[in-house]
Amino acid sequence: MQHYSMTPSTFDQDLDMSQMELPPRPTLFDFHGVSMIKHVTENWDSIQNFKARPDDILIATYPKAGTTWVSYILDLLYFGQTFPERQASIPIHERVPFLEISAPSRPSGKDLADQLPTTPRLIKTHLPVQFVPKSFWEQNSRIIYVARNAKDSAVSYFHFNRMNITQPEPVVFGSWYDHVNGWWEKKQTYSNLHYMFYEDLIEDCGREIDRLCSFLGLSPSAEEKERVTNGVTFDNMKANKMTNYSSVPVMNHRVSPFMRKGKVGDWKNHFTVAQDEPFEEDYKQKMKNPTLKFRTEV
Ligand code: PPS
Repeated sequence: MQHYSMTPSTFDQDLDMSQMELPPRPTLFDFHGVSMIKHVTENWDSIQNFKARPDDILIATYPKAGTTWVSYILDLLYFGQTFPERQASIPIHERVPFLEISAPSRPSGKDLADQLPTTPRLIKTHLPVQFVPKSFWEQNSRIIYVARNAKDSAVSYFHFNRMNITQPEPVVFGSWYDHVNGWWEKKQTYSNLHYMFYEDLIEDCGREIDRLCSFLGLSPSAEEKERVTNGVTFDNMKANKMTNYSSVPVMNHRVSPFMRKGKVGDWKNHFTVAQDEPFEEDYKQKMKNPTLKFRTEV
């Protein structure tokens, strides 16, 4: 394992976005059948040529499924004890770079991933399965896919769109249905993929950490596991400047905090019965695979 030497984030303060000159929101366009924005397609050849390693761990999700939560669990499991200084100085989005992102005047996610000095490298992606750089499959890298039920994902994404000016209208990364199903199908043929659910994490985070450890071949001590479980609670991550995204300039937490509610079933506060009925009808049409089941309450 190598020492983690990345410099601390340059955006280490709460930013008042009302005082800032902000660029317009990017436009959504069709990219090989998936709605995308230039911030995630601009570097496409370079992303597609990313050189994954056999010990890389890719954390893949449709947005708002619990990416940050699982990223932080893995970061603590691997580096919590070895590099405690990392926890205090480097925001989670730099420890676990977002592979396909390239925003102006910031290092691209691909460059950050290339420069990661850790082993394993933890890398985040929201790409649908068909867009994942082929080297991950060739190297048989381990992949953790986190899925969250459609209604809570929609509500969480809605609030995220309000607070993050790099989000287009309505949402990037295409259809939730294609994403969760595409990755589910991949799991049937690629055995190094651990498919997990946000609702299960809410129900019993300790059990899900045990499952992750078993997939990753890790055996933390009871004390270490307790430390991880405690560090990744919603309240602790919300209070932690290294995990709450408060240092990201394009996000306005006064509109809606990144660590917003962290619940299963918040959709009930947003969907009217009149909206829920056609949603359920459409859901039945699109979710034909009976083996992939989501819970909308726990
Ligand atoms: S992103 O922008 O796609 O990377 O967002 P992502 O991290 O996938 O999802 C953000 C939502 O996950 C919730 N979250 C948590 N819930 C419970 N416990 C913990 N520890 C936790 N960490 C993050 C976060 O609050 C967002 O969900 P909502 O429903 O908006 O609160």
